[in-house]
Amino acid sequence: MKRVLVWGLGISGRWAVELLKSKGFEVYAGDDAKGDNPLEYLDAVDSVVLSPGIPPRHPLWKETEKRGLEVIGELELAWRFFNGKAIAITGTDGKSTTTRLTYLMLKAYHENVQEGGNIGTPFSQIVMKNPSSLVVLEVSSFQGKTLKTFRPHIGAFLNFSEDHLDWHESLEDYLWSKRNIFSRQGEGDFLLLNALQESVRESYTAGRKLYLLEDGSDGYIKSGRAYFLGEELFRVEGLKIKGKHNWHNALFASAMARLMGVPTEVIRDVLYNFSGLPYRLEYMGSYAGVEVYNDSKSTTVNSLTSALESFEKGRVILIVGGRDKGGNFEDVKALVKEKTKACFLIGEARERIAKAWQGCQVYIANSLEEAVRNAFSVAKPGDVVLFSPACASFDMFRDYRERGEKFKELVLSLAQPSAEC
Ligand code: UMA
Repeated sequence: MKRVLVWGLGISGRWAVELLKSKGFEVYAGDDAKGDNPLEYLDAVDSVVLSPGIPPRHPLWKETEKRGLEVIGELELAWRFFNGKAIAITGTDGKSTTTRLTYLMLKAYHENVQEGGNIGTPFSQIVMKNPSSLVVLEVSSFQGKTLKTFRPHIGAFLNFSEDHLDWHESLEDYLWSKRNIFSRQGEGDFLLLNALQESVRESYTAGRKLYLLEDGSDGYIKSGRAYFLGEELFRVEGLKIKGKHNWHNALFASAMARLMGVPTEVIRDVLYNFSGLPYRLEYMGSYAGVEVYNDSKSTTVNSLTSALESFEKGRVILIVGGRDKGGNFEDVKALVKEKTKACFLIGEARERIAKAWQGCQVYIANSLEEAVRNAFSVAKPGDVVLFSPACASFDMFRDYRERGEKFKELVLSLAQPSAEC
């Protein structure tokens, strides 16, 4: 690997270029959005580094493999220049919250801890500045697909459900890409697995498997208390983050911190002070007695399910929809019926959701603004306005962050402030 083509010049691609240049490689780079033709470079290079957003059906990927050139992703590239220890967290949902919690716990006790990967800071950027750190990485399936030598000391596979079928060729490929993150672990490594899901339990590792969430397994929550390897780690009543799925994220994070020697008091201190990441069931406050939650990061039916499960029956006014990712909305219909008073449907997926939820109180809205306005017009004190799209954001926004910010802006301009504010 001497002459390298980096494709996709978002944040990962740009840092891959920097890292390669700093190591003396001859680097070519391009991006489809600039009208560049990747096939023009293939005679000049012997490997290709892809940004995670580039899907396997992309002509560059196919042609590179046909010619027998090496194809890796940015995360694998960074790993090849890393001398420290990595902790890798994946799952369909909860990755970012678990990554942040794990990072905060480790940082409170260890020197030189970094956080990166899918959560935001490319691993290549970390490697350029801190090649010997202890790094907590959120790893997506897109990144998992192109890993060839990556070996995390601790791995966590939180859960698995249908997602990203617009990128992966099949559900099997999606699962394979997640399992591939851990498949090179060896003696002395650990893999924490959700014991309740067979697809997760059965993941291969040559390290030690630790099963979580099932009663009596290595780590579980019972009567509001979380245990790991026989020790009580925390009580769920102390957590600020809402919902059972967040208790599970907290258990995974604290188990990993414990394996890294972080004292239980430090773990508790971090957990009980953590109020969640922006746009993930983020509590925005009470407006004339109506509680508002911003869950713009919810892009799957599964994350919508977790959000709805966090609230009381019949109190939720839901705003949902966006770009359809092919999720099965029928799966959540019974819960929608039980928890919601009204649902306002937006974006490209709105007709399909309306069809799946026939018999529920569903209303089509022509914009997020119309949905927010209508949601507040039906909300009564004690109700919850929940924005949990269960779809991608790209039909109306640049990404889930922009979507979440827009929701915040609309709430602040359209909602009545509470009397006590
Ligand atoms: N591009 C092409 N051809 C393509 C696709 C993209 O040329 O077929 C170009 C685009 O024109 C653009 C660039 O590639 O200029 C974008 O690259 P990218 O989509 O790989 O995104 P980055 O900006 O490099 O950000 C990536 C992750 N993005 C994706 O996986 C889609 C970020 O995760 C991650 O935070 C960042 O690297 C740092 O590691 C975001 C994400 O949405 C948050 N992840 C998905 C998710 O969480 O569901 C997996």
